[in-house]
Amino acid sequence: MSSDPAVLARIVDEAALRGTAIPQLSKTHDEISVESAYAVQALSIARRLGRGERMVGMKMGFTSRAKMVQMGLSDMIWGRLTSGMQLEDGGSLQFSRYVHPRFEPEVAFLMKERLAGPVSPAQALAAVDGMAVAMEIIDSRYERFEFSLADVVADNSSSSGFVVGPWRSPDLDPSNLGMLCEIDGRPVQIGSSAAILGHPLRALAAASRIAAEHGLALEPGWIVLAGAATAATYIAPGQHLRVVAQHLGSVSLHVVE
Ligand code: OOG
Ligand code: MG
Repeated sequence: MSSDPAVLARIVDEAALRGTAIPQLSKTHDEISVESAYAVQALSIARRLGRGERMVGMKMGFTSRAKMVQMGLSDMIWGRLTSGMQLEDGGSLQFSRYVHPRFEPEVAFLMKERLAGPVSPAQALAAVDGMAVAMEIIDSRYERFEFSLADVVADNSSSSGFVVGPWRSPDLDPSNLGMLCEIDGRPVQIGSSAAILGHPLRALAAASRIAAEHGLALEPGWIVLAGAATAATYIAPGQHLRVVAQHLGSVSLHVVE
């Protein structure tokens, strides 16, 4: 089938809205480039903005080896965060609204100043107001959570929800913080923020460069998720999810039906 970006954007957006799985676009439509997939992503997010959501930030993906290995892809990707994806720390996640959600441990940055284009990690840090432990809920809209690079990019890099913990001062060194994911108090993933490109600020610098390449900037007040430090874990109704990061604290969610 032809790959009109607006048609593909409607397909992924409606799948996300309904929480229903779709076949991979790469299997049902003419192949598209990764660049075109970003155009599909932009159009699908425009549909969300049209429904009253706001852009609140950007997420980086495949910035750790653990994630690349888990998903079988090795290129860094990114996605857009909207107000409709943000969940409350300690709040609940309604499982039935998702296809097959997983959670993963992230470091979040809060932007103080506008940042765009190539910058060093130190320059990126200078534009930051705070950092926090975060949990990302990823939910590929594709059957069996399987996709090509263009598929996942078109699907907003699987982003479907995120929760940010308490903001901490940016003078805390985030380079090698112990990170832990728990389900009902039991550890399911253990890692370090060093897994994120060797230093999470490198992911923020990459976000700045990539944003500019796509005609965007990291805006004051935006949240940037640096990418998961460990592989992601499937979740189920009834579970209590928690992500803990050394010095940053913890963030939690309760999964309801
Ligand atoms: C793609 C999203 C990757 C991360 O933190 O690496 C990502 C996926 O795994 O479905 O969010
Ligand atoms: Mg992630």
